[in-house]
Amino acid sequence: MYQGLIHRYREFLPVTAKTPIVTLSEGNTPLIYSEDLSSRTGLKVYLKYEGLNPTGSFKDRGMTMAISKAKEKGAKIVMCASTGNTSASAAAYAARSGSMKCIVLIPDGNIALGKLAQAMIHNAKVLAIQGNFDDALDLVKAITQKYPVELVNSINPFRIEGQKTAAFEVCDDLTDAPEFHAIPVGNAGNITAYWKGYNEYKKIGKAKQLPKMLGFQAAGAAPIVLGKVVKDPKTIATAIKIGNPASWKQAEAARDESKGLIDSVTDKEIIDAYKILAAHSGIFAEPGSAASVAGLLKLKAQGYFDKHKGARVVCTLTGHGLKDPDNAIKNVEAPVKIKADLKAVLKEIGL
Ligand code: AN7
Repeated sequence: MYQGLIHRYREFLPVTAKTPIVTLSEGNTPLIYSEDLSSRTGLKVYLKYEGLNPTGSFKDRGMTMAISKAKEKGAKIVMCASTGNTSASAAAYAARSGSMKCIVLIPDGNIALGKLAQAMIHNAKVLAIQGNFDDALDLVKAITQKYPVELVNSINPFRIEGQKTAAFEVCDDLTDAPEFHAIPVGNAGNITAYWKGYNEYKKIGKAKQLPKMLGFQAAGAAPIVLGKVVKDPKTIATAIKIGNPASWKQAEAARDESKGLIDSVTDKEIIDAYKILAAHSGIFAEPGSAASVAGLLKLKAQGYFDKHKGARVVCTLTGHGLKDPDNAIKNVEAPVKIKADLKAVLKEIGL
């Protein structure tokens, strides 16, 4: 029986026989080949669908580690700032621990409905601040430095350790690393984690090559692309609405060491990719997740892959589309309202 990623990848993770493992059987997510995106790009496109983790995002990989280690240390309270998914995951794993309380700071009015519902139903103390994610993270850092409260944002190194297992799974599935790996970038923990995972697998011979890392920020929240902090980030993709990423330097290292790039995609490109994914690959990922596919399509149009026909590219789809029903409904036509009448239905469907 699958027992979660700590059990599966224990030898690569900083746990001991004494670590109480807090798990919801996260990880082991499917790598789904997309015929549609492959034919659009001339590449072999695989989607790492992280929306199928227990709370619907990749954050669960890091959270099983962070919460297990917090419990081992005897922590009673964990805390995070979040654009939504981290708070949903922290709340669920704290509940699962049976011994820890969770406090989350979110930017008021700027998190997707599903994520807010998750944090609340898992019984976290939810504080909606009148500020953005970066303000929330500054507050959480200040509090956790001074008080006996465990920080579970991705500056907690155990988060990165857990998240690197996604790269292991990709390599295990493809029997090597792909040539390219496309990923959304917000606080930049995940690109850092994948790059660490790929490197660890290469070192022990489980991967023969390393991928070029292709990171994508939303155009209105692209500090790494611009080379400066964005004070008032703006994007429809609230998950990645971050102006001062905590793992900025590590993301640049992943980009430079892999000879990849970090670029930006507009909200329109994000929504177009979001709809293409849902309508032609059958996968519903939240807007922030679609940044990886938006970036892939942007680079394709620019000729970036011209010399790489047939190369394998993995796009991480970081979170489930159901997290953010408002954006889905806003971007499609409303259902046609008609009478409960056979003739009316037949007329509408053209039969
Ligand atoms: C769906 O939940 O930062 O670059 O507080 O939810 O590792 O930050 C979420 C980030 C991509 C960016 N896709 O990952 C939070 C938070 C989704 C996300 C990212 C996030 P990082």
